[in-house]
Amino acid sequence: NETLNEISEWLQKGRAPKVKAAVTKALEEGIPASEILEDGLLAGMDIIGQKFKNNEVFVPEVLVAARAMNRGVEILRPYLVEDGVETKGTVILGTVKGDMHDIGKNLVRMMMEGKGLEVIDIGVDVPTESFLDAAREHNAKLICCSALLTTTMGEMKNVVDAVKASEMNGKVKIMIGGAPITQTFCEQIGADCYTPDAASAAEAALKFCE
Ligand code: B1M
Repeated sequence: NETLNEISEWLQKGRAPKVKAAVTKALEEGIPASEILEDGLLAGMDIIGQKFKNNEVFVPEVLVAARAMNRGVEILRPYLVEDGVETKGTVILGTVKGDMHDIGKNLVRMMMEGKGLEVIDIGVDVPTESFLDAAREHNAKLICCSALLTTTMGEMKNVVDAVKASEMNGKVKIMIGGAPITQTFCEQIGADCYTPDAASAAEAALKFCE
């Protein structure tokens, strides 16, 4: 589809206003929001990811592409998230300490909100203690940690250990995810659950909150 290609192209160029316009156009053409996300925005981000890996583009280009991605996703939000769903539980979500990647986390948030969960998004570069403090403050049943770097995924073990050493042991569960994370890693660090994508993260979170 031409409009979806346009979205991908503008995203790769990091042109947020153009991405927003093309996403709006795609919606007007009746393309489902999930398709715009997968075959437009994420397709473009995939290409940037490949080029980044091959040293064909660098951090500044990836950063503007990521910004454009987040702007595009914002337009899709109302179409991906159902309105007026009753709150089914509260979840704490953040990207671990040392890690600034937030696109995956933002998608996870959106899908969770779509399932009627209240998501307390505590951002990126989140220290261990902040996950615990937020869980206490909001009486959450689930802490969700995202990491995109092999150098930061170890932070997830700190969160697991801190919860186990606290009064919340057994009361708060921990879900982990992000590109380098695997089921094996989840078992190694003693987290409660690993999910590979935003949709399964939302489904699993709902189960923990029931
Ligand atoms: Co960075 N980066 N980056 N980057 N970046 C990667 C991750 C990398 C794989 C690129 C590469 O070399 N191929 C590589 C990591 C290598 C490694 O660790 N083995 C890398 C690197 C090295 C770096 C820097 C160190 C580069 C540098 O400075 N030299 C640096 C680190 C900064 C830091 O965090 N301290 C850096 C910086 C950046 C930018 C700031 C430029 C930018 C981030 C902007 C932003 O997020 N606002 C960026 C980006 C965009 C990427 C790539 C290109 C794309 C990541 C992304 O958003 N993907 C990435 C390459 C790639 O992945 N192909 C790369 C789309 C997103 C939807 O996918 O986040 O995986 P993802 O989320 C998925 C699932 O993983 C899952 O759901 C989502 C989809 O459904 N998921 C969860 C995510 N979190 C979950 C949590 C859950 C459950 C599921 O439960 C809690």
